Amino acid sequence: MKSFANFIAILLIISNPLYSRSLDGDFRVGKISLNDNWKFTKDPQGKGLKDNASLQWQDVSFPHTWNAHDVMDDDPGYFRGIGWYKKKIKINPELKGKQLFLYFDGANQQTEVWVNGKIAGKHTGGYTRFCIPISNCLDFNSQANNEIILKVDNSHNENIPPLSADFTFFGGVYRNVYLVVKDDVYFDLTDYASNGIYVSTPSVSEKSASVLVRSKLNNSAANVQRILIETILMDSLGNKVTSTSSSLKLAAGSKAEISQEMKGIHNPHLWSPDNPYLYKVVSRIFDARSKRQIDEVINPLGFRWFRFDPDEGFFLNGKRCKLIGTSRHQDYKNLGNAIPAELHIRDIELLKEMGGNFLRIAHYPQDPVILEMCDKLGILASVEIPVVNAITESEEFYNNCREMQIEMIRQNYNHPAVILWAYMNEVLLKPKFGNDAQRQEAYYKNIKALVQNLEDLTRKEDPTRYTFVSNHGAYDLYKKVGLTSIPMVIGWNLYQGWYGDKIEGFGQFLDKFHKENPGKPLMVTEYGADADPRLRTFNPLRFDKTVEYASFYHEVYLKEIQKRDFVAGAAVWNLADFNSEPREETMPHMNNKGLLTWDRKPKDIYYLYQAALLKKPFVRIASRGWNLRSGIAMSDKDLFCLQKLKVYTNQKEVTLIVNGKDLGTKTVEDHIGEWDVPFLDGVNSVEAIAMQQGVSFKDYTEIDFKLLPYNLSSGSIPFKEMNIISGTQRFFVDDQKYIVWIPDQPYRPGSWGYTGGKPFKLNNGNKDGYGSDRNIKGTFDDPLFQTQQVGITEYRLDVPDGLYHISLYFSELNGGKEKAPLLYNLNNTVAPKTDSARVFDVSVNGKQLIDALNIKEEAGINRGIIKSTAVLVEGGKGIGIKFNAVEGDPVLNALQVRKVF
Ligand code: GCB
Repeated sequence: MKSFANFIAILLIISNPLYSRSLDGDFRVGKISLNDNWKFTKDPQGKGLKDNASLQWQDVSFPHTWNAHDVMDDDPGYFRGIGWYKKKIKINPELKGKQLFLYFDGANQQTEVWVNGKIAGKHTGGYTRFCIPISNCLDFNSQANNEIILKVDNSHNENIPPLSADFTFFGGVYRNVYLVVKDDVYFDLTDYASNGIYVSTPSVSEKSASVLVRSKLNNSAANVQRILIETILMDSLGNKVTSTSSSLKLAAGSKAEISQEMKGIHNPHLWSPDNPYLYKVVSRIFDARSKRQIDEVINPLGFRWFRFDPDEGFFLNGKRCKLIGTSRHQDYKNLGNAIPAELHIRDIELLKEMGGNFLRIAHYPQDPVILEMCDKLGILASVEIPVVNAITESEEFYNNCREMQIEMIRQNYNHPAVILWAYMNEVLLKPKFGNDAQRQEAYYKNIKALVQNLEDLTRKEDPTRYTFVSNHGAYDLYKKVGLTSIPMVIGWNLYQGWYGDKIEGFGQFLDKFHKENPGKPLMVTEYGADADPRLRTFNPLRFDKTVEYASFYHEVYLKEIQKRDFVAGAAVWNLADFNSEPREETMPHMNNKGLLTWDRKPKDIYYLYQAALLKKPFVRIASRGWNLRSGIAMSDKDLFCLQKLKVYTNQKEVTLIVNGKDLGTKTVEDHIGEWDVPFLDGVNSVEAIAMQQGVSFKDYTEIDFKLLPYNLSSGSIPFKEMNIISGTQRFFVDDQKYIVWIPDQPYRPGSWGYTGGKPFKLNNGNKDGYGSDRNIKGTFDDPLFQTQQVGITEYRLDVPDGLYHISLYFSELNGGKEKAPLLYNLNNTVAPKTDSARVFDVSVNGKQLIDALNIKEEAGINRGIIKSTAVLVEGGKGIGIKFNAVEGDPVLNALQVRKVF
């Protein structure tokens, strides 16, 4: 008790020197966060702190990134450069002689630590932990203010992976920082910032198990130290199961390693996704003479054994266990990568609630709490270093890769969740040397050498796990370079039906690999389709970014994965939407392949996985996320609109009740039940019910439907407003403004629509998808401006007489600088080069509204403009908008008509 109180006192003195006199000498080792009250400044010119009075300091706490917001603005790029952090701390004089460290869970990507003007240490790499000894730089005088300065740099560096990738390299001290106090002898946390202990289970069966604990020790004292190492195995309740102890003599200033084995553990509780039973391994160092405890480290332990079989997949504890889960990036809306532990935790809970049992921690090691949660919730995991897309052929790059691999393995060694270590993702994405075949071949050879090197290193560091790399679909190339043979498990990132055009190609690819590579286990390490939750359709198309296409894609993939035993597992790309600053498309700067949105709201597809994976009865109205809808009544007499509605369930049959009316019971196929629902104007109640042995399982939602009249002047549904997007079959749901934009249609008398023209198409050879893939500046409603009807001559709305407010939306989508193709888009989307003039007049009901509109001149390319006016409709003439070409083709992107009275 005494020593614990002392430790607290030490911690207090850091912020309050008044406590210093109340301490006595017997300090416990410990670790306390040092996240608060830092000063931060960016140093765009990299001038340093000396005589740089122009730097503006701001108060920050860790986790912190300087890129939380600039990644979402319209200016291409985000700040990649130097940031400085500083802070003053007082250190209790009684700590003199102890070993003090600054421990970083992560800072992106190069960090220098300065203490009182002296460099204490450096670290390279943005995703692994590091530990910097600072005792030698500290002033232990009770009045002394010790100044800590951190220089963090996230500039591009050819020698540090990742070189390029489809995610944002947020800069800053974006994870926790701790002050660690150790005695002279300690479990060696300077061993790549591990905790100095390495736990493995040389034998495990249902009947008995053994535990091997390797402890690395550091004696920083100037004299010999006699110590006792005690290792205790505790069950989940803290009861001692077994223990072992060893005496040791450590030479002055030396390091040592001992192994202790605890055998004959009977009937161990096994760790598995269904029952993630965790033991604790408590490691303690005692001074042999005084028996004083001088260090303590606690690690998790799960008894499990596993294997990958090339034909039968993955086995855990002797039973087949198909691994299904997701990958995960670590960023979150408005926070960048600087997110609190609770949000990391929530992600793993969401994966578990989805029924997932696997997490590919890609493309880099993440916050320690992630694996802590995987251990706790029973999620098997792989971890990898960020060698993505390409390598640099330099000794420094290779060394950095090796260092990162060792850090990753040693820091995460004790997590029972980890089954795989990986070290490369799609390194053959693009030829690096264009047409220079000879140079390209040399590059491939160097990649192969690095693969072999990292493979050997990994197997040596940890013979208890498997290795893998993730390749993309260029099968022959990866085979040639050796990436289908060197690693123990081969991961494939497959996007047939997304980047590649035929979804059937997915299953075919798996079968081909399996047939031609006997003996090699396979995982689908990525598959996914972007879904912008604002975009909905009844005509899903590859690349249209609608939730419906993504749902279709996952329905097909999941089925193909589940029917092949040899597919050991699969990870959806990605658990949640994530930032990828250079991306444009419908939601610029975002990759929308998440099953959850950036702020972790489930998309329809998340429910598909729940239906497929959860064991307990599950029924979910899939389209519950689309609870603001609009559509046209079926006829002048019918006051409803028929639209599809999907339910995902793991039950055999499901019944749908809408507005109290039974719409019938459907036999569920592949977890799907689908109905044509007659939606009424206003709030519709929707209930899905499944019965299992007399017990009913239900889901309920409400869908607000804005019913539009079949004929606009129909008496039964008075015309209020219409929002129409041109050149697309997608609905755009704007939850914030609470309106729905419906897809355009050709003019029908009595109703509304365009005459003339055709939808805008990128001239990129993509036959699917809609509109432009460029960021539309000045708006978040990009889809409204990315599609258009080109060559339109007229728009008519046969509305009743009255005063109307109308808004016409335009943008110029042609021309502009050629965009570098998005690396992952294997179809190499580029904006069309055509830059021809476009000038047209617009008149409304015979009156000229706009003379010689030249969008490019008025707003520039890829920037929307909205022209609004009021029009009085008389004599049953409706609204007629004429587009008169002066030069080039007139266009219309969207149209809003609201009746004033
Ligand atoms: C990939 C990459 C991943 C991308 C993903 C995509 O193959 O490994 O980093 O984010 O494709 O969405 O294009």
